[in-house]
Amino acid sequence: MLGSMGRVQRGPATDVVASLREALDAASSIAALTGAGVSAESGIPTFRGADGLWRQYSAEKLATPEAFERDPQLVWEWYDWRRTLIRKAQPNPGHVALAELEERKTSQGGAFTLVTQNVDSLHDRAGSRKIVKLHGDIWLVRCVTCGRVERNDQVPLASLPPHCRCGALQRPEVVWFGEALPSLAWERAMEASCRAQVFLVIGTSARVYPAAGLAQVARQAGARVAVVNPEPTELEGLADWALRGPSGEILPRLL
Ligand code: BJW
Ligand code: ZN
Repeated sequence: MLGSMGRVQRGPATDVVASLREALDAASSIAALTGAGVSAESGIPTFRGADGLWRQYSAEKLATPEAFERDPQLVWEWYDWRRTLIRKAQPNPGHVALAELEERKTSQGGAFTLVTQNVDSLHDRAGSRKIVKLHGDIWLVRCVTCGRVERNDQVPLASLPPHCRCGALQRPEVVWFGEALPSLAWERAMEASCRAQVFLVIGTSARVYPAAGLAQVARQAGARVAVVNPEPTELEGLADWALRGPSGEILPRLL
C-alpha cells in the first residue's frame, strides 16, 4: 500500500499507533488478552487458520474431553507434536514488547496484567511476570484418577500416552471445550478487565467464550479497547483502535 506521502506504508497508520501509544502511556492500569496469533510468528500454528489442521483433524475435534475418552492416544499424539514445535520455538518481538510494556508500566507504579488463552508458555519465556493462564499449560499433566498435577518437559514423550505413578492415565492440564476455566485464573482475569483503562486484544479470533467476553466486560467497565490482528474480527466493532497487522510488527511500535 502506498502512503499519502508516497512512501510505502505497512500496517496501521502512524497516527493510530501514536494515539494508542499515548493512551498506554497515560493509563495507570492496562490489561491484555492474547491468543494463538501472538505466537504465529514464532512458528506455532493457530487453531482456526489454514495451518490449524493436524493430519485431517480440526482443533475443535481434538480439544474435547470426548475425543480424549474415545482415543487418548490420538489426542496425546497431537499434543506431543505441538509440544515439539513449542519447544523449538522462540518468543517473537510481540511477546517481548508485552513483557517490556509490563516492566515499564509497573516501574511507573501502574498495573499490567497479561491474560492469555495460550498454553505455550512463550509469554513466560519472553519475561512477562503477571500472567493469567485461562486455558492451562501444555507442560503440565494431570492424572485422570488421582488428580495429581506434575510438570512433564519430555519432548517427544517417552511413553504415549503418559501414566501417573498411581498407574492411571494422565491428560494435558489444559481446558477443553465444555470444561470450566480454572476459577482463580478467571477471577483474576475479570478483576484485571474491570480495572483496566486500556484493554488490548491481540491475536485472537475472539470466538471462544468465556475468554472472548472479557473485552466486553472491560468496555462496559469503562476501558478503551484496542484490537491487534491481521484479519478483521468481531471485536473490531467495539474497538477504539483497530490495528491490522501481525503482532510481532505492531506491538514493538507501541513502545
Ligand atoms: C495473528 C497473527 C499474527 C494470525 N499476529 N494475530 C457462549 C457462546 C457460544 C459458545 C459458548 C459460550 N460460552 C461457552 C461456550 C462453549 C465454548 C465456546 O466458546 N465455543 C465456541 C467455539 C462457540 N466454550 C467452552 O467450552 C469453554 N468452557 C466453558 O464455557 O465452560 C462452561 C462451564 C462452566 C462450569 C462448568 C463446566 C463448564 C472452554 C473453552 C476452552 C477452549 N480450549 C482451547 C484448547 C486449549 C488447550 C490447547 O491449546 O490445546 O483453547 S480451544 C482453542 O481456542 C484454544 C484457544 O486458546 C482458543 C482460542 O483460540 P484463539 O487463540 O483465538 O486462536 P484462533 O486460531 O481462533 O485465532 C487466531 C487469531 O490470530 C486469528 O484471528 C488470526 O487472524 C490471528 N493471527 N496471525 C496477530 N501474526
Ligand atoms: Zn494418579
